[in-house]
Amino acid sequence: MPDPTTLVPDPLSLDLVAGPAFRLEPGLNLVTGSSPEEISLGVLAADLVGHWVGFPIDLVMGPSSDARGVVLALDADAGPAGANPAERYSLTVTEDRVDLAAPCAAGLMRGLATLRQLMVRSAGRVEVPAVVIQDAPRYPWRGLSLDVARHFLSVDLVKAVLSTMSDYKLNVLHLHLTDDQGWRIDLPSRPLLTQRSAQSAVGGAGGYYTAEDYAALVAYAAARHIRIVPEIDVPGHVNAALHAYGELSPSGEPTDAYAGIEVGFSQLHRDLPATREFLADVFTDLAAMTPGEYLHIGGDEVLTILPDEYAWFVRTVGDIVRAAGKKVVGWQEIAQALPGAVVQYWDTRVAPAAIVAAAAAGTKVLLSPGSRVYLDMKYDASTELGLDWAGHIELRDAYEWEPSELIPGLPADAIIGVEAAVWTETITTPDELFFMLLPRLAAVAEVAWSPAGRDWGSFRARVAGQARGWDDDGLAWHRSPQVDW
Ligand code: TNX
Repeated sequence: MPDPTTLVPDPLSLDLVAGPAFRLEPGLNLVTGSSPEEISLGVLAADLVGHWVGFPIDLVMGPSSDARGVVLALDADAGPAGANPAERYSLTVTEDRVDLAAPCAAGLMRGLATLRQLMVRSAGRVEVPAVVIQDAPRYPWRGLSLDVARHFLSVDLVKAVLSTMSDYKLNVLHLHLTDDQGWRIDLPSRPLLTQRSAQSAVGGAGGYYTAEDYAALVAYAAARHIRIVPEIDVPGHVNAALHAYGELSPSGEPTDAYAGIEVGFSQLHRDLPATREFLADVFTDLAAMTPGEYLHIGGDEVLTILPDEYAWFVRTVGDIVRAAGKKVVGWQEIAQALPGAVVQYWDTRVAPAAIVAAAAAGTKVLLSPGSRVYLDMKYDASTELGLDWAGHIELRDAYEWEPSELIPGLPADAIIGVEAAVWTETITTPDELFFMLLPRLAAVAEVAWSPAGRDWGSFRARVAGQARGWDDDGLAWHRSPQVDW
């Protein structure tokens, strides 16, 4: 009997049903309804399932009632009653068919991730055990923040990350596109940003995304029902901008390119006439290129600025972003300056009073505690890659924390979700990136998806079952000594 208990994230409910498994074999049909959404999801699903099982799958359009095969359908009543319809789904497997139903296409995508993990290969066959799963996420924002500024990550590598995110039902990719070391996105109104500041990086070659590259990433993500939230980090972390446009510095001269890993030394200046126009140009361009509803404005670690000037920047950029039709997310430092923005909590060394106060006034909080979900932290003292300012983070540290208890005094309903982050000061290659992400990203995904009351012992056993998928995908991963792999 295949073991269906290795799902990560743990679903809301799973019942094993007595009876034979469903067998996936050549000639398998994937049946979808005929709405445009069902068809586009069906095309991707046939492609993915074919890739997982190793033979092509035929896509067939409904009616689905007596079809055999894997049957996808939009159904407003599917999934656990009472859960948000946006991503809930139900998955019922019998000997004859796999029924995947959800109110929205995003739920079908989450159910497909479950189906992949249920597949068991034995004696050259692929089977899925008979089960009934009803599932829905705890939080609507389950993200990963990827720093493509310190080292540039290629379009193909970001697609591989998106694909792994999809396997763990994550739904937001936050791209940290600019920093002191480099500017990674071409914006039509400001060509010098990439002409002058894209080739630098921490000790090595840079790069950038053209508008077409960015659109391709947005589309690849959207097909998997993942939103891209792009970040232009201001008013600090801006040396790449100051290197491209001399008028952004008081001297009027471009700064030198920067390839180190210090933070907090660069800033924009409120009193320079070029500054406001620069902000309006870059955020308006970015808004026009981004279908998602959020833009991230950064706001972290400006160690050289006075509070009054800092607050002016946050308000000014907030106004520009809102005028461009988008909502604002920013690092926790913006909490006092911009009511109504989503605030991303990261620095566990700082007392969170300002965040609690902002939440009382209606601000939503995205949880990225450095000491739990900064996946650029070393696993332990022997990890060669990574930093350690927030401590060492082994798998259990990334898993065993309760979001609603992280910030004392924060109302549970102020929490919009959980977002892991990986900064790339020390990370260059795909293997290095995935070594830091896996297995910890799976742990953070479960924190964000599964209900409170999770259990490390259960996760520890289930995550061991994930390694086969990583190996199948050719991904590097850390063989955590806390798990019997
Ligand atoms: C803090 S997190 C930073 C980043 C660094 C990271 C390294 C945050 C908002 N700022 O600039 O890359 O630590 O772990």
